[in-house]
Amino acid sequence: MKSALGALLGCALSGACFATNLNIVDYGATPDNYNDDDAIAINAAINAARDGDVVIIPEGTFHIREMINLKSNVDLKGDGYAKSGIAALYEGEDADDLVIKGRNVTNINISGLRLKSNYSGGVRALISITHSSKITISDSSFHRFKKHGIYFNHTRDGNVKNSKFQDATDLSGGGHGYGVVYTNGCEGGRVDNSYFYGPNIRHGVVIQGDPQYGPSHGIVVKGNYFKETTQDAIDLHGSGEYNNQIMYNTIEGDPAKGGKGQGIGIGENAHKASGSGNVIRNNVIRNTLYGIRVMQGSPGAMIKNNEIYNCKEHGIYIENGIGTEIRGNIIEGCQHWGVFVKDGNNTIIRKGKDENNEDTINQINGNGLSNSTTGFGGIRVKAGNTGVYVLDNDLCENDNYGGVNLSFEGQGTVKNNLCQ
Ligand SMILES: [Ca+2]
Repeated sequence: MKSALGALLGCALSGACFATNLNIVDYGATPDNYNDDDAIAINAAINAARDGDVVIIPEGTFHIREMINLKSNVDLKGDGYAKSGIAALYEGEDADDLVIKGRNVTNINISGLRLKSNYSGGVRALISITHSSKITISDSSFHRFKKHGIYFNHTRDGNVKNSKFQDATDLSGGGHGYGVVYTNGCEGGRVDNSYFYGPNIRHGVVIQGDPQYGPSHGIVVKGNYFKETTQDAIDLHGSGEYNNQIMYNTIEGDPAKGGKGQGIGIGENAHKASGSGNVIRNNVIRNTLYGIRVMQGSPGAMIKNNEIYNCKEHGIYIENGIGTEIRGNIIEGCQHWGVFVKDGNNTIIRKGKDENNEDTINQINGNGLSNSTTGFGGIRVKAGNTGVYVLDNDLCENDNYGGVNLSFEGQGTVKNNLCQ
């Protein structure tokens, strides 16, 4: 009796004891029948739901002719992306060409759904969230989007996990073909354990901002898999985005093509610099154009304990960065330089620490495979760069293909490297 009373009090305080499942079929939705508009039923169920209720999308494909509008504290739950689908019977890039829309909403879970347009042109975005907070999207799959699979705009704690992205329908510039984007002052949020299948994806995850709400920050991208995206798999897009963590991701390019972009981009030529405090660590990157590229004077990036293999040009390319730290990375089999510091005052290339506080050294071996007459190799620091440290690195076996292990033309400190 005492415990029952406790349970009752507990659920009364949380509101959970009154939670109800609302099945969209009870509101008129018809699975696998595209002659009606199931959005009417889904929106009716959402409107009928109270705080803490769950709107159930059962097995089957539900066809919609208008978008679904989220409500705070009401979840959408499917039976898994292989079973429960919502298919838009429209396409296009206008503001209302969305499948699920959230504006000024909070505390919503969306799970277990396959979202797509039935039209080959795709929709603007499959899920679009603006001025909202605490939105988690999980165990879902995303198909046929022109601009964005999931769009987070000025949103705090927008989360994506265990989901799959493919079949973007537009890979041109101007913000097309992104799996997940955080823009306009997003704060916090995570992308975990999700798959981004190219080649019909331009960028897997983009973190950016705008002048009105500022850069997005504090976002974690962890443990995801990116296959053959046409440009940077993960892109800090050059709007001052800061304090983001990109870690434990696997990125694979197409070895036949080498990719147009790089694995991970910090700053963007079409835009400006990223902000400070971005950490790129423990990622594995194979067969991309570059492994990691720093552009537009982006300051203070930490690049540590990554593994970069078989890139078509440079493993880590400091095209234009300030105070980048490169510690404990393994870079092997790149065609040009393992690390190329073109424009990067105060770049630090030296040992770091792993999570067990053990030393990790940069192992930059077997690069410079290109048959260029100028030669490539391990590390090159161009003339004009000052305050550069190259310490305690393993630079052996980059001179096997006509190049050198180290070409240091800048000013700074160079010592205690193997095979320098
Ligand atoms: Ca139907």
